Amino acid sequence: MIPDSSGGPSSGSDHDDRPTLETPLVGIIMGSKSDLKIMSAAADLLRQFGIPYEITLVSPHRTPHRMVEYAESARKRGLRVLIAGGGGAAHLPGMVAAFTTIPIIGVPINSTLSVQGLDSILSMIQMPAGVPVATVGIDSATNAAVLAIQMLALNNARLADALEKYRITLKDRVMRTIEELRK
Ligand code: RP5
Repeated sequence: MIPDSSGGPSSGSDHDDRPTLETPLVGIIMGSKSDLKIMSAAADLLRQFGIPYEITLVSPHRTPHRMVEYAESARKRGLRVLIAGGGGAAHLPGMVAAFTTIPIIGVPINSTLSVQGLDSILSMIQMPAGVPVATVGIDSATNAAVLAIQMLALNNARLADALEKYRITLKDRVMRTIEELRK
């Protein structure tokens, strides 16, 4: 029975195989607790948009069977998109993509100071044809969440409107800075 932790509007609900209105739509997974400081930004944004999500650890190297179970059960449990973060030899997004056909957004994490995330991004970006991982920039968990929301907004007018408003807040922030610099 995966996962361990849910967030957003569905927080605290039990999980079974029947999707409900409270069923998490986005799964945020990562290889290690040390990734959480980066990956929590994705959860923050999904919460802001009122999207039910779950967040948990799935290590491709330390808990490989859990990874397979998570990926194989994801669609059946109602998840529509997965955000998968990993550092170093970041095999999680690619291996999860091998076991499910729901979209995977990969977040390369800068966990090895020596190469500053280059190892992670190279581990996930060049997938074989037919098994893609939509890889965002190093440590770009917020962009991963935005992409997930954009996918969900394709057939959800409320989310499409919320995305328009989000873009306006980004623009307003820049305009405020421009005004401050003028002073
Ligand atoms: C990867 O190894 C994880 O995604 C993490 O970024 C990195 C280091 O893991 P820890 O040694 O901090 O648990 O699998």
